[in-house]
Formats: sequence, structure tokens, C-alpha cells
Amino acid sequence: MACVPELLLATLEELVDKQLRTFQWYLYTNDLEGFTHIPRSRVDGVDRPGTVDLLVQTYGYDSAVAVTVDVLLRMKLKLWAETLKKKYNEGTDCTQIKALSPQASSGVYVIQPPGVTTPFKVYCEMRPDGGWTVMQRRSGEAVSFDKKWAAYKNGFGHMTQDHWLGLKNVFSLTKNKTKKWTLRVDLWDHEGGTAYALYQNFRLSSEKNAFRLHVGKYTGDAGDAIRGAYPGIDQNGFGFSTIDRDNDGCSPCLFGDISQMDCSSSEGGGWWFSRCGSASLNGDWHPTGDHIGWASGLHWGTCKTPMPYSMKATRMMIKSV
Ligand SMILES: [Ca+2]
Repeated sequence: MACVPELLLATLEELVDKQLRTFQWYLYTNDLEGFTHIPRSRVDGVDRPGTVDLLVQTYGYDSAVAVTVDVLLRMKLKLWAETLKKKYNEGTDCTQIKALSPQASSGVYVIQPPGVTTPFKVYCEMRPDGGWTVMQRRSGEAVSFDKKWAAYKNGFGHMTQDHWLGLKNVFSLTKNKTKKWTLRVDLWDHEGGTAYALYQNFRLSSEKNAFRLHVGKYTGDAGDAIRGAYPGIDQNGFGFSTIDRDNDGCSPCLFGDISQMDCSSSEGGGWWFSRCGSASLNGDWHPTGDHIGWASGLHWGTCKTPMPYSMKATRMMIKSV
């Protein structure tokens, strides 16, 4: 999200002087529904920076933008109104958008984290506890998660439906050391139950470091599947693996009399496999009745038995704190 005073000033600078007078006229004629008007003596003839100051002082950031959009529409300057709205909706992440626009609804937004040259689309899940940037959603078989490294790096699927945001995008969000991030994993089982896991201090390493997963303290009711149902399979600190990029710690792993070289090919999809481990949400999706017993599935091995149990739907999302 652009800085509001700068954004408003850039907008007013598009107006010729005569249009600025008209703009100011709307502010003092008390013609704006739901917004207090600014006394004529304060706004009439004031320059553009002064007008921005008055807007921000009178209405606060969010409403100053709303009033400006409203007036521009009344002046039949639809294109400038739309441009202002669009620029205002661009944020650095969903948490910031929600913080600055408490009424913002869930949906697709364009964001640009600091240091990122090309803005990208994300789905923001706006909740009372803040704006969450969705990094994974599964709910069916329309989108295949059986993909290679490049796809997991760049992202795939449809923002409003099942998708993977992309490791490079999640890295670009979480690399900024001035912010801490919370990861929330939501699980829906085939019996109508739900469970969740929250991890503090979530972040990914760079691609050079295989987008290693880092999570802090766990809370929730789904169990800490990332650290695993038994010792020796902790995924925290592990690199991402796909069928064409092996960082899973198996060369091979022995599970009873089964020798396992490659967790990605058996569990399906890409994940931070650590001697495979208990969490694996990017495997094959299975419908009700076909969701138990497959090596590949949407597994969160600390919360449902009998195992392996494949969830009906999952969502992973992050919030900056
Ligand atoms: Ca291996």
C-alpha cells in the first residue's frame, strides 16, 4: 500500500486548478453523504499539499481516500478514482492491507513486499485477528499438486481456488527481518471436523538454501506434525524437496523393511520432507471413501487416525506480527 498522503497528492496533481477548486467545493458544500464537510474558510483556495493535509486531518487515512474517490466520481473523473482505489489496495502483505483498511474483505489483492520489483497477486483471508496471506489451499482434485521444483518455486493454481503461492513469493514476504510471521495451518477432515496448527516465527530460507522451513513455538489442536509424530523426522530447518530436487535426508531411509530413497515420489508433491516425516499437505487429493491408507495424500500425521489419513481440505496462510 502506498503512503496515503503521497498517493492523495499525486492524485490532486492530476487536477488542473479549475478542477481543484471544484474538488474543494465538494468538500465544503456538505454534499458528501456520511462524511463531515470541511468549513469553506479552511479549504477554499488552499494549495494541493494543504488540501491533502486537510483531508488526512479531517478524515484519517482510509476515509480521506474514500472521500477523494467519492468526489472524483462526482466530478466524472472515473479513471482517476479507479486508479487511486487500485493503488490504495496495493499493499506489502495482507496483514498491512487489513490493518490500514479494517473493512477490507477477503479476496485477491496485488501486493509488493519491500525489495520485490514485480508486484504479485495473493489471496487475502481477512479475519478479525488480522489479514492472512494464503500460501496453500486444497479442496479437491481440480488442481494437481504433482509438480516439479520450478512450479513450487513460482506458484500454481487459481488464487480464488486451490493454489500454491510459490516458495519465492513466500520467501520474499518472510525475509524482511523487521517483521515476524505466524503460520496457520487449517485442516478439514472427511467427518466434518476441523483442526488447526499455529507456528510463531515462520520463515523460509532463500532458494540457494533450498527454501528451508523455519518455525517457532507451536500451538493448536492438530498436533505439531512439522516436528513429527516421533523423533528423528523434524521438518523444521529442512529444505524443500520435489521429485526433481532431493533434500529429504533419505539415502535411503529404512521404515521397517521398506527402503525409501525419495519421499517426494511416494508422498507426492513438494514439501519440507525430513526422512519423510509426519506433515505432507501437497500429495494427491483423495475423495471421501478413498482417503485412508495411501502413501500420497494430505497428511497431518499428528491429528487423525488410522494413518495415513488424507484430509478433505487444507489451508496454509501467514500473518505478519
Ligand atoms: Ca533422498
